[in-house]
Amino acid sequence: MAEESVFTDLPMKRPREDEENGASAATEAMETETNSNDYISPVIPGWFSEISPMWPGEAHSLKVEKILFQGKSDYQNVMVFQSSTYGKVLVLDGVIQLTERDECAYQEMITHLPLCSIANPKKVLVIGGGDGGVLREVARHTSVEQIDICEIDKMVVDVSKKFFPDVSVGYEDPRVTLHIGDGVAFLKAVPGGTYDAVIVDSSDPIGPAQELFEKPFFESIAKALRPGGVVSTQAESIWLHMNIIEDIVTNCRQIFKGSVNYAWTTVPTYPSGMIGFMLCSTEGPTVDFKHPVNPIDSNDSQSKSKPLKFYNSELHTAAFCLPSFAKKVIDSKAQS
Ligand code: SPM
Repeated sequence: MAEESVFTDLPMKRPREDEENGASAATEAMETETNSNDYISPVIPGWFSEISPMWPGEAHSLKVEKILFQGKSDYQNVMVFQSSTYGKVLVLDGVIQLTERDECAYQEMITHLPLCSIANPKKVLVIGGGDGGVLREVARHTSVEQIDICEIDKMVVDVSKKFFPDVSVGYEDPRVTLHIGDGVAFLKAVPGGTYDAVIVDSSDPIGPAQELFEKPFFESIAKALRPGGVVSTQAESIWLHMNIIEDIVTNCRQIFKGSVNYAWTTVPTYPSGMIGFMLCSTEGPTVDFKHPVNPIDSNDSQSKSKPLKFYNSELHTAAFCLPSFAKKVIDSKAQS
């Protein structure tokens, strides 16, 4: 079978300098004995299994109809395959980034939770998000005049434009300017107070996105935001990475003097079936993330975009309700 040969031909993960010389606290928290090159399971031929040291002892699997693309960029392995039940799937270093079927649950929530929480957002920065899905969602907001995106890996942009037109459609908006480069360096060069909102659509903290989970990066975001500006970042799963979330909450509480919150959404193809976001604001006009002041639901009829599939105002408020075990930890860190 063609699929079987592909499973053994995947390029090896390129070791990064930090992995060779000692990993960060976040990375160490995820390290196990698992071989991180075991991305494709040979156990069930014809299936993709998401095996990673970040979620030891479990691996969600999708039946593969056809491998559509495999490449190795300067930063990571990039793969696209056609699945039987979730449409096309984008995989970076063996980790699912999006599927056509459930990407709306992530892209809509990471975008509209911050942008619907402030009145008239005008300047928005996206870090990561090279597939363009967050751009597609930001573009729904008619008040927005400028959308900058800084993505480190041009191959992600190119692959998305070729295989995921309904996601990469975000690049077609004339308000978008794409910068290919390191988001950490980009943010350091941003004049203070530039943006109303920053959205960090990163992969996980093993790999090129590691620095996007560290304190200096959050400090740069706070500086780049105007008073009362908002940030939304990918903030992992309460079922898998509570230790990482605790660290992020602690850092954010020290840096963002407005409000600090954790919200979540369901994504069936992410490990544990959910993923969270940190929603923070800088000192200035109060931002109450739990009660959106800039609803987008009613804008749909005027928009050229396809209707929202997932986000609505009720879900916005509900996203901040946490299971008791997570609430206890996050609330204690938020108050310390
Ligand atoms: N625009 C979509 C990009 C997705 N970025 C986040 C990907 C996270 C994948 N891993 C999830 C692991 C959850 N602990």
